[in-house]
Amino acid sequence: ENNRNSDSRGALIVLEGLDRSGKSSQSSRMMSYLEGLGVSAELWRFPDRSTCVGQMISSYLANKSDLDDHTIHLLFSANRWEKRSLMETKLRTGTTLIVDRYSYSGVAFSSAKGLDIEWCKAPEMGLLAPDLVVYLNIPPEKAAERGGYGGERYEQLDFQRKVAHHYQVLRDPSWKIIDASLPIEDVEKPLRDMVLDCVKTCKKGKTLLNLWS
Ligand code: DGP
Ligand code: NA
Ligand code: NA
Repeated sequence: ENNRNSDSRGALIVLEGLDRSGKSSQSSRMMSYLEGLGVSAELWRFPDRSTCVGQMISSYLANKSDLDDHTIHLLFSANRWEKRSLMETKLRTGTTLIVDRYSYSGVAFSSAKGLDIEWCKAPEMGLLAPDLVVYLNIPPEKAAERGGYGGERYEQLDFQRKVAHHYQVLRDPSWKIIDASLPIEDVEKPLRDMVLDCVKTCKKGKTLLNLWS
């Protein structure tokens, strides 16, 4: 128990998907599950609205401020960069992080506006690469039906359709895809297996890499 932190690291696990795909519910259910198993884990989310940069993002999303598309893209990225070193410390000291959205949201949402995909990826370079990316796959129409959107800037069906397309462009063969239109328990079950498997692999000393790798 004493050497637990020196010989094992936590896993960096990212949930991605459209708005209302169920990421937030699944990540909090995952936390209770991991706590029950005694796995050291924290739930993180991006954007992290608690920081100064996060407050600018929050105001933009609430349509209380307008920013150039490139500018807001860089702020979202900066919001991930300001958490990078804490993220690395947590992982290296054995804490698994369940992260609700990450750089893939950054690229999918901004490229859906028409920004060049390589330009969008560039500022994410050097952030930590997730050990597992799970995409909660839901048709945009179905997501829109779920209790309605909250009224933030991107929560519109036509835009979410574009985002879905850009996630497909971005996606690589390592991503795990779960049908998120299924009932909550049917999404949760495969997700649990994927997460536990990943936690196990990282514990054995899987190398921590940077994006985009
Ligand atoms: P959420 O707090 O998960 O509901 O995210 C807020 C909104 O911001 C949501 O519509 C997704 C979008 N979003 C999240 N991360 C990024 C990002 O890095 N860049 C852009 N352009 N949008 C993002
Ligand atoms: Na949202
Ligand atoms: Na969410």
